[in-house]
Amino acid sequence: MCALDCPDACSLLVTVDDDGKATRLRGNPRHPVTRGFLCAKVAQYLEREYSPDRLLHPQKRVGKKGDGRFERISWDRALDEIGGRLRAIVEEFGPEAVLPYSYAGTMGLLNGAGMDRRFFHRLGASRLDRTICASAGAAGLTEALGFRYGTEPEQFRHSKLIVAWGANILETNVHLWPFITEARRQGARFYTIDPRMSRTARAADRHFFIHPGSDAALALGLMHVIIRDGLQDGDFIERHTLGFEQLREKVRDYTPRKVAEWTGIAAEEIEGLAREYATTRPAAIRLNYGLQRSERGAMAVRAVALLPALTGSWAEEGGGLLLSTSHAFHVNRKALERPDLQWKALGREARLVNMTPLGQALATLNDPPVKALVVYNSNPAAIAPNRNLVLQGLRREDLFTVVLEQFQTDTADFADILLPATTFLEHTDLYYAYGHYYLQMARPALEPPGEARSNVDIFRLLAGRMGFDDACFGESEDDMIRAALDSGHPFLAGITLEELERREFVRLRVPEPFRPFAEGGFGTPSGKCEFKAETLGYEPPEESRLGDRELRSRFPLELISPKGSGMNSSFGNRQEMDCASEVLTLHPADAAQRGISAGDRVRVYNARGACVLTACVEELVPPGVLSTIAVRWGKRAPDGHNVNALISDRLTDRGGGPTFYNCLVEVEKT
Ligand SMILES: Nc1nc2c(c(=O)[nH]1)N[C@H]1C(S)=C(S)[C@@H](COP(=O)(O)OP(=O)(O)OC[C@H]3O[C@@H](n4cnc5c(=O)[nH]c(N)nc54)[C@H](O)[C@@H]3O)O[C@H]1N2
Ligand SMILES: Nc1nc2c(c(=O)[nH]1)N[C@H]1C(S)=C(S)[C@@H](COP(=O)(O)OP(=O)(O)OC[C@H]3O[C@@H](n4cnc5c(=O)[nH]c(N)nc54)[C@H](O)[C@@H]3O)O[C@H]1N2
Ligand SMILES: [Mo]
Repeated sequence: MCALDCPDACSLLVTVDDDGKATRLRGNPRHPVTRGFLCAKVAQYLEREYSPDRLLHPQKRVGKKGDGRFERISWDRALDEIGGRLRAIVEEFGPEAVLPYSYAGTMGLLNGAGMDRRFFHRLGASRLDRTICASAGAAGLTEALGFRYGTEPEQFRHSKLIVAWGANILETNVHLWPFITEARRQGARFYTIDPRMSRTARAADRHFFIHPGSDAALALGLMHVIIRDGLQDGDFIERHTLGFEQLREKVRDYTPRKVAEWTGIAAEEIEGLAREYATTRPAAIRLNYGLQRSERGAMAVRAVALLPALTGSWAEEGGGLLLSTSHAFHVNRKALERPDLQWKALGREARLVNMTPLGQALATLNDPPVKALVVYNSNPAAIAPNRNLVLQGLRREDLFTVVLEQFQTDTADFADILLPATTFLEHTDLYYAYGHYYLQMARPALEPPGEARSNVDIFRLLAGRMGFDDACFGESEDDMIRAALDSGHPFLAGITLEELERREFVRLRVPEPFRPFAEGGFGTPSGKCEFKAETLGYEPPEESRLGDRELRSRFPLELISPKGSGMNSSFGNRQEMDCASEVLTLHPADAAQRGISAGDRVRVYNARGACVLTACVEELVPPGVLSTIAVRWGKRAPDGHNVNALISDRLTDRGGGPTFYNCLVEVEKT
């Protein structure tokens, strides 16, 4: 299994020679969605696996925080030091002074949200609100549909119109592409909605350049036209939705002319898209997380997710909408994570700390302050917004930082104790997906190099050092998988470890084809798709071309920093990542105004920070928009900064998510 943070969750085949060395890595052709081909980064994963840069031994910091100088120590000593420091901190400040920090470096449930959670709950540590990626979208989708799942990828082949909305399929979800190609061979059109001409947009029949963060306005404008022209599906609305009359009233104001000003998409184009979407049968939307990294992100996802209910497209094979499938994997999280252990430690639930404004948490949290930070499956010193404040926090001498890593990342440089972690080829885990409906398990194909250990193993050992004798810390990986599968949910009915072992991937017990809302059955309180018009609406983000006047007078350009062909910062040790992340794409008009030519070194800046990039002057973005690829290790940049130095830690409208793609800047030639 490829464990990288990606919707596709590929099934892999590894060829191992007599010495235990992997000689070949390829996709498993038997997997019905990932079908045996690999993306560019994972095709080269063995290079990462055997990289001379892998961390092999526990280490202790000897230089200044951030310098990245360490000496090798034994596992015993590392665990003793961590245990000793944590105990002292708990004694003086209480257990909530300890903060875990992790995200989806691995999508494995045991190494990502298993033994680690048990450990921190038993300690009584602060809980981390894991918002850095998808929480605004999750909030929006939940409001619209109740359940966070949708059209399965296999059904896209039956569509006649596919809209990729804030979705860069060719780079971030490439295993959906063959289904789209199949649909197009049978006459389907494929459109993209994105502030830049992404690789996916270049392969589309039509592209709509949209102003960053204005998607809710577009969705409401489409509804305006659909309802005005009577193109809605009265029958589906009658049977499976609530609040249509109020919606009709609400969207009256969202005229194509007004929406054109907000979105930058011409009124006629909005009219045309609305009519085409409503009258092409079946039409599917691939929504991805791009559009929810903005101040109105939850509203944007919610508004778009209401569209298929309006046109009744949920009822059709090849219709509907897909943002994520993750919510369908109803594993027994309580058994895996054991939140009940908090009561043993604290007598209550521990405080919840939002991971997005990490810099603020390190600088200002009180009662108790954060005194220990344990980082795994993430690289906050590179990927978190307001990076300069994050680094300031990580530099605090009174902060005890433990990092579990495979590589010497930006964050690893700030560790007091740095522990070597295994990769997905080296440990057992159970995997959900967020782009299909197959549950998978993987056994280690390779021995860990050096003294690397899995997260499960490390937190098990730490529990021992802390004297936690609860039975759950003695559980094996297989025990944990069995506990996770035992949830009583019909989607998992009868799926066992043995079946997973035998079959490599197991389809959730959902019908085939799975049309989740064909007969209604939404996860809302009423069981219907609730329009709730009274809370729908749009206003431009503060940090945008139509937002705060004073701010945009100083920083008039909107910067987005989407993903490229790497994997967030996971391949940050490689030069390819430096090269991809060093490019700033700007429109010829903006470049000319500032005397910038292609290839120039430019300084991008705002009140939060600056970073030096190389100009690419092309009409891949409209005037007023800049684009760069996230996110390299800052320490490898010539000026030590990456794009997150520029990005605010302001949160989304709902869900407490980051607003990476609402960022005003100015740019100058260096
Ligand atoms: N190769 C590769 N694959 C990945 C990743 C990776 O780093 N590399 N990362 C993984 C992760 S963590 C995630 S969350 C997923 C994300 O997958 P996606 O959501 O597809 O990726 P993003 O790059 O965040 O955004 C998608 C597109 O949204 C556009 N966009 C930005 N702002 C807006 C806006 O306001 N409106 C609209 N309509 N579009 C906007 C961006 O330009 C981008 O082309 O991909 C996963 N897969
Ligand atoms: N400017 C900007 N910033 C962004 C984004 C953006 O689009 N633009 N995207 C945001 C999004 S969507 C996300 S999801 C975050 C992603 O940010 P992160 O969650 O930090 O993801 P990565 O940067 O890939 O780092 C994951 C780390 O986990 C490590 N790892 C992998 N497997 C294991 C394991 O089994 N054990 C241990 N201990 N470590 C492991 C890897 O070596 C890697 O260094 O970045 C966010 N930051
Ligand atoms: Mo993400």
